Amino acid sequence: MNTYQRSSALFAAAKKVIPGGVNSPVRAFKSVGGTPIFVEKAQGAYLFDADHQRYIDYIASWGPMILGHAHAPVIEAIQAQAEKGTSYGIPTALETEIAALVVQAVPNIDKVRFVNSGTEACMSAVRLARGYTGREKIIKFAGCYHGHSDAFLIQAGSGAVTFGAPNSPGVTQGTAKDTLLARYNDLASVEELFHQHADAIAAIIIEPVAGNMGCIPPAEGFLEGLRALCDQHGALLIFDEVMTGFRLALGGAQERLGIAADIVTFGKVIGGGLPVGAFAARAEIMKELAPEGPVYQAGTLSGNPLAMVAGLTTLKALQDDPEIYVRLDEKTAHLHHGMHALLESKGLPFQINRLGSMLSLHFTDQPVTDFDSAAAGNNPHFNRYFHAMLDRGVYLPPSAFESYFLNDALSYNDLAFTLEAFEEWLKTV
Ligand code: KE4
Repeated sequence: MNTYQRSSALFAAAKKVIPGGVNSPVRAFKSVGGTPIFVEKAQGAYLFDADHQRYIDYIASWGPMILGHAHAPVIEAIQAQAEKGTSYGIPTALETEIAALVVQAVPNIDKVRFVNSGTEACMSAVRLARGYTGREKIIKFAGCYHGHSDAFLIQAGSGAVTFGAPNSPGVTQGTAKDTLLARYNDLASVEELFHQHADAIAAIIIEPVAGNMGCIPPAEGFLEGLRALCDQHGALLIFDEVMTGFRLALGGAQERLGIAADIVTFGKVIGGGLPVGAFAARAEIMKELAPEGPVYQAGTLSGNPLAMVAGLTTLKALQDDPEIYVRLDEKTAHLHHGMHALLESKGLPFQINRLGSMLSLHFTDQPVTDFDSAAAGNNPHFNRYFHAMLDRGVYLPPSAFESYFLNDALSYNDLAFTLEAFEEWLKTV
């Protein structure tokens, strides 16, 4: 069984100079308890912690490392670019090259603007939708996460109030009033908001396959219904594909599910492990963006050549080997079916949600279709499961509200090892 001496010491030192010892809250293991491991290096499907223990990695840096860690062509491209400098704040041909690849690969877009995170991409997409429509309100869905911009840190208002309420100190009521909350997979909740606020709604923003409540696929007809409502009311449909982009297919959820969004946001995979976000739309929308149009958006490190070359090399690898999506789907299905069989034989209540290489396990006998049903899961069970797998060298997302992200470097031996660890834990339940 794993031990965590050095990680514990490193965590204690980190907490002295970094809030909570981490630079992103989910890494602190608050949801699952215990001490986070500190990673020293990663290679392929494996993480290696400060105590020199190996883990099979199922978060892939929360999505970006779809090819596996330290993928040689990506590392070589970064090394070569670094010798030429890392950022200029001046245009480079690299930005045009990756933008052209994105425009070719992703349906329904003509232009793309690069930023530095998924948060920035979603924040900018909402500003663009508001600028393009001249409207102020947006609809988001309880349980969907679009980054930490104020407009998204909103929870359901009290009672019949359809306006959102801040779910973080520092977010103002003034901001919250322009974010309306709907329920995922519940078209009627969206229709009600349009009924109440029709001409004020600039856009709906949604994760076309939710990954921040665990993995929740859209119900049959749900996205089609959103598309129709946006067309009927002159609102824009924003697909937040920070997770699904270049993961569910090269063309993302739009390609995989056959639904056309008006604005699409990206992060994670598009940067190949370096900080890159992006948002894209057809030309008539993107022409509103500065410096062409009046909607302002900017960034010192946006499109910097080091991040661009990591993203470009990653996207080219995906474009050149479309079989990767078949391999990822098959490996995820293999894990799904193995877990399902073990859980059934144990007689535990469970739901496994999966679409493509996104998967999540919920300890509940109710279908998990929205935030409330995801929250109804037996999370103490999940936390014990998480640590049992960690102790056996399997790194799962440290929260019941996250999705697994499989990577192409995972072997069927790794999957077998994972299922054996899972079976060992089940014997203790
Ligand atoms: P970033 O700002 O973290 O790059 O992207 C924000 C974001 C936007 N949209 C979706 C659908 C996302 O999942 C995210 C970020 N995802 C989380 C994992 N659930 C990042 C992990 C973290 O916060 O540390």
